[in-house]
Amino acid sequence: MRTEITELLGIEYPIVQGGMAWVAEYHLAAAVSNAGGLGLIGAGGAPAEWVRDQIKKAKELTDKPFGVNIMLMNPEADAIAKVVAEEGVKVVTTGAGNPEKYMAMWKEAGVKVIPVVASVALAKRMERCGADALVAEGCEAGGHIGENTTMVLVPQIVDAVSIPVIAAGGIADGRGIAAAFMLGARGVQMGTNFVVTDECQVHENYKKCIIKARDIDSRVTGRSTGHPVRALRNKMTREYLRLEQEGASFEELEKLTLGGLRKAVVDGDVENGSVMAGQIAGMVKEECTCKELIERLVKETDALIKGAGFYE
Ligand code: TUI
Repeated sequence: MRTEITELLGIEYPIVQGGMAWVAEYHLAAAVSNAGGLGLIGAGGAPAEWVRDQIKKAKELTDKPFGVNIMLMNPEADAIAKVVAEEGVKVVTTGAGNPEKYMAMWKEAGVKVIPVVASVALAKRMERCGADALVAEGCEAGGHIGENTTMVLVPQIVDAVSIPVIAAGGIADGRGIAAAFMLGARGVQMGTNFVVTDECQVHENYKKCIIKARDIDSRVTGRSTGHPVRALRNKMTREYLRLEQEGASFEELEKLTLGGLRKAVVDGDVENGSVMAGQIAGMVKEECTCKELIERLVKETDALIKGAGFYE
């Protein structure tokens, strides 16, 4: 399953695991990389030294390439950007901002840079400042999202840039992967699907929420504050949306989400916490290993597009 993305990253399958804050730690990243995809450690809101420790631990579990996702709203983003270069991480992805100021340092260190973008404007800008590839993330995704759906965003970004594009948001089986290739993507990134794997260390309650979610069970909070976040509906999203309608302050609202992610992932408080997940949660039905998941995805995709000329 060779594409420009597998060649760029030196991996077997063009399947990237999303760099989910609190969720994507070294066990998951190493398992995905060992299964032939690209595993990512999600720095989220963590301190730089936590990220360094995670990188070291991932290296003990895999000799395959893996990456780090930097959430650019993290106050320690500058320090994390340095850690990634110092530790010889092969790939960095970024989210929730513009990583331009780190680009020169990363290129110097030989790090492949793949910004996650949600608009054509940022995609073009990232190509101009030297990005190696892009993740085009539609608003079907979980967590912090943009305005456009994957179906709309991917082909427009593919047309606007000449670097390879990885599609994200709303993909969880071979049909989704095949569809992404049809839109011009050369790889896919998935988050929700990987949360429900044996190697993912989130609280069992979090996995259960995803497994029992239906198509209509996610909500987007924070549209009014300019930080829209998709999570499965619960007491927190109800409360948030009520406060938002009443015109609550940015600070009051923010408290409910980012701190809430830890509550859901670590403590298993899936009522008051933020159970970030994509709309595709309705299709994620059983737990398996990362290897089983990736092998199934590849088999399904192969059956759909072998011979269509997208890959050998
Ligand atoms: O970043 C994500 N997804 C995330 S980050 C996150 S942690 C968090 N939790 C609560 C509140 C806020 C963050 C959870 N999920 N995906 C990548 C992504 N990036 N989606 C959208 C964007 C984005 C949006 C605007 C990237 C850049 C941007 O504008 C940058 C600029 O300066 O133009």
